[in-house]
Amino acid sequence: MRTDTPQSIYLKDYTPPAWLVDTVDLHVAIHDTHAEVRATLACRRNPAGPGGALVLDGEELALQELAIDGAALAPFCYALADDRLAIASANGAPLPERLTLATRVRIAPDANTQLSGLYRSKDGYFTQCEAQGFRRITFYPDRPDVMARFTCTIEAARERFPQLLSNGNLVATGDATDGRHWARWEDPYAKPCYLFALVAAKLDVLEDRFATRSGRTVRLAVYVEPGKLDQCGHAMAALKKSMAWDERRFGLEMDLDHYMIVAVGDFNMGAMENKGLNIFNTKYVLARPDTATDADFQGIDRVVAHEYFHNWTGNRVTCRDWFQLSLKEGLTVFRDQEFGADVHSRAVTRIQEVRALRVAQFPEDAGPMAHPIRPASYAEINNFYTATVYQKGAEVVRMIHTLIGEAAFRRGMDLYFARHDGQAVTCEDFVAAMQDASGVDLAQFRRWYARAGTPHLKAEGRYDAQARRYTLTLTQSLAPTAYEKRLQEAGLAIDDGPLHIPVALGLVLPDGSDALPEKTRVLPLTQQSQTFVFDGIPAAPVASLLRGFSAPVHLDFAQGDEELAHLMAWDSDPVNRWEAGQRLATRILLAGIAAGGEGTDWIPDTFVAAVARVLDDGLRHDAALAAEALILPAEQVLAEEMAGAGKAIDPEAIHRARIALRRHLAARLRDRFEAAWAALAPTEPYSPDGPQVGRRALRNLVLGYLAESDAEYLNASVMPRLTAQCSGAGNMTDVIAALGTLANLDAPERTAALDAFHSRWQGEALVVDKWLQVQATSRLPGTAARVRELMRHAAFDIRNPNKVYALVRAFCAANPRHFHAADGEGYRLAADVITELQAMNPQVAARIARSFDRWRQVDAARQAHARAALERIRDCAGLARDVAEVVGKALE
Ligand code: 0A1
Ligand code: ZN
Repeated sequence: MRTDTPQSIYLKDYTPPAWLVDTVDLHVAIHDTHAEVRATLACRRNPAGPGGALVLDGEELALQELAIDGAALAPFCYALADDRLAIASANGAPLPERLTLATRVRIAPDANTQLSGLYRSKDGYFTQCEAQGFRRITFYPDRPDVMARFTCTIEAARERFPQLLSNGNLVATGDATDGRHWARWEDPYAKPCYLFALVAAKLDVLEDRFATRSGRTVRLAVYVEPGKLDQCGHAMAALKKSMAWDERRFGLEMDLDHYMIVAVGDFNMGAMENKGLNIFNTKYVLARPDTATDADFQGIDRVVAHEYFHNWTGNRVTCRDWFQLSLKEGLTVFRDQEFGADVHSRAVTRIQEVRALRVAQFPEDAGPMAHPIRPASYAEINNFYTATVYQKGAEVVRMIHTLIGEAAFRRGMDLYFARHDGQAVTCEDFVAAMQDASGVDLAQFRRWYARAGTPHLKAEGRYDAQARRYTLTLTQSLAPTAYEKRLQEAGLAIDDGPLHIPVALGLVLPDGSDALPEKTRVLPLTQQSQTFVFDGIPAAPVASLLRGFSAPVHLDFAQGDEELAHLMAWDSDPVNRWEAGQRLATRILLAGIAAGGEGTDWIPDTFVAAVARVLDDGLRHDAALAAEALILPAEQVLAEEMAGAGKAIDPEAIHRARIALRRHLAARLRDRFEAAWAALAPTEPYSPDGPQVGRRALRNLVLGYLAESDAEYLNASVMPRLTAQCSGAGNMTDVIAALGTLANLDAPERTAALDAFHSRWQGEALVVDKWLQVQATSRLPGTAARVRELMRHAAFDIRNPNKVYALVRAFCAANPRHFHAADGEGYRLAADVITELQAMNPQVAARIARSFDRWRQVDAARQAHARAALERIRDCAGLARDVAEVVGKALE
């Protein structure tokens, strides 16, 4: 069988750099037809390095000049091949221990459709250097363990590019000839080149200040496309909140006098933490109540915080190599999660994280791209900015936090910075700091960094009334994934011993109280199977396991419907109250799926009653929590349940069963939903913060259920509310909730609402993305054809990642039933996009290709369609490495 997976590189082959760079002086001149980059590098041989030539990376660079210590280098001294410049001697003499290397190259930012390196977006120029984009700007040893101090002079036409920005401090500006000007920036901190950034553009700026706790003033600036200043207030507020939070919680202060955020409409990812000059996807900066939803506002909070927190976890202490990516990403996600928990609701934040993990990371861990948070090998690093490295990485950091406690965790962070500030380090260094600061042995825990796959945790509990004793036996297992098999084939050892799993446990008594005095006890499971005994338990408890989702595992625990209902009602941990509801709903839905999604006799009345209780409770206490509880398990999560049980995923039956349950609840609880809708009517002007976010979420959720009513009620009573909310709500949260619901209905109101929305918002790119997305995720038949039609619409641009994500990725990843259509049309659509896009933007194409991850879990007829699509991509001439890795592994 052909696989064609590209060459892997291995962690075990890491060697320190042969040469170090102390300083970099860059001069970037932007011209109409090209940019010219002059670089002067002060290099020195690394005493701890392996010796050898001075090797620099360089991609798509037209070399104009090359000199060492001022003398132009004769061609016999260097070799330029395979994106590498290897310098063996200085005009016949051996290379000196220290040398100054000067290069001059030309690059073509206007032709850079990959959006990696220096590229054009609209009328401006921007950079993206993580992971390996700097080599597309100049020749350089492009690896994170080479840290240098940068100065950068940018020169461009003054009129078209009034703002010239780079990292650090602005140290000089001036005029050049022909209406050009220049600005010189100096970054006082040594950094790896992936943190370099520059911007040359015409932008509006919102300025502010932040007084640090040590009394320094930091100038803050948010730069946006002209005319959008009224959309950056929230991002600025989020930045100030993040700065204050990091001082309070971690004692970490901003270390620069100037901190800038620049928003750009063409960007492959969410945002980038370049030192002092973060570059953001507009999606995570621009927001106004009428253009952005509550979720968008919260997304901005989190991403602004994330990039800001990287200043310490990522920039001051960086990664030795890209295998260590989770060192900065897992830790920084953990930090932004904690920020989210502190500034919003801790319980709701956690529930949303757990849901996201199950929808995206668990399937990844079960598929062909499974990898540990620190992979031992990869072909293309851009494919490893994954849910595993980020989200599971954060779960691993959270488990350390759970095992050692907040105080020791904080000491561990302090120790980590004391030891490693200014260094490029490994995940072991982080764990060692946590171990040394806490005194807790984390040697076994390190297996979490090396194992792929989601462990299974089997629990068995027994209560002995006479002895007043509860006994709990926990057994862990983790089957090898595609990743481990590949390692084995490469002759690499796998450490498959048991993991160190923190199992947070509560014992809930019949009266709803906690039996354990400390309510929750963290059981450190270290053996394959272990029994824990609890004495003095007055009555048979219902065990609440993995409170707060204390470990990213699948739980296998036979609890009956009444026990789950008891936890739903009484568990003192809100995350596990939610979890109990999800487990109950999953069980019911699996029965419904087994019935082909037909009928309703698989829906017990007890579940309807439990939903009613949750709703009542939400009206009295916490609407946001109730809204989370009323979201049924996602189709992707149900699919994983089927796959985990060894069955072929049936996307149709899953979809039908889920809708049937929603319709049943709508019919049975109509009066209650109506009462809730009325009770939750807004009483105050819109704000994206506070309790009104939860009330809006619950009200819109209720409206969604009401829209599942029979045609008569729908048309008479619900449709008018949906159309009124689409056209009349002053905030995007309510508008998009109604539009998303309407987009699932085959009614003339649907078209009218979509058309009106488009004509109102066609000038606002991010809102147009929402318009594309609600259509791509529609349940209606013909959605794939509509997606194809929208790809030809003026609103779509395959070169803009946000558009591709809103339309194509939403269809492939968030509309499983249409993506996995039995006739193969979803797969063909994806393959068409991937083959076209891979030559332009391999990173984005590879992300879309990940939609095929679970193709082997569907039935044979669908598999045949998926295989044909994958093989068509694989056979594409000149296939980009990014896509080749994903498709090659899928076909292995
Ligand atoms: N480090 C950024 C994410 C990021 C990664 C890669 C990029 O280009 C390939 C861009 C951004 C973060 O974690 O926010
Ligand atoms: Zn990050």
